[in-house]
Amino acid sequence: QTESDDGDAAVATAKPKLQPPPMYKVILINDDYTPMDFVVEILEQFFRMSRERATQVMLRVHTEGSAVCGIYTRDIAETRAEQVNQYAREHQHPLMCKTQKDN
Ligand code: TYC
Repeated sequence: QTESDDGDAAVATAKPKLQPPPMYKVILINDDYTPMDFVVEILEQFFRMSRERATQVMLRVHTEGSAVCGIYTRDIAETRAEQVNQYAREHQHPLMCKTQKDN
């Protein structure tokens, strides 16, 4: 019998060793200057949203101040937010994207 095989009785009550990874929300923040069309384009390009969904989320950010664009593992969330911020800077827009741990 191998070390990893604890037998049926032990396995049934054993705590699983693999925990799901912590997840992070990617959040878009409103500002007064970034054009609405540009925000919709970002949501389509970087978050693979339909035009309809992207418009809904953009309007939510515009009216509520922020909205979640997606929830990912930490590396993916941070990369996605960084890509959005860099793309916005390249186009001289102040758009801000951030990540926040999804508790
Ligand atoms: N408030 C911006 C405007 O009126 C639009 C906007 C939406 C900006 C969402 C940023 O994350 C944002 N042009």
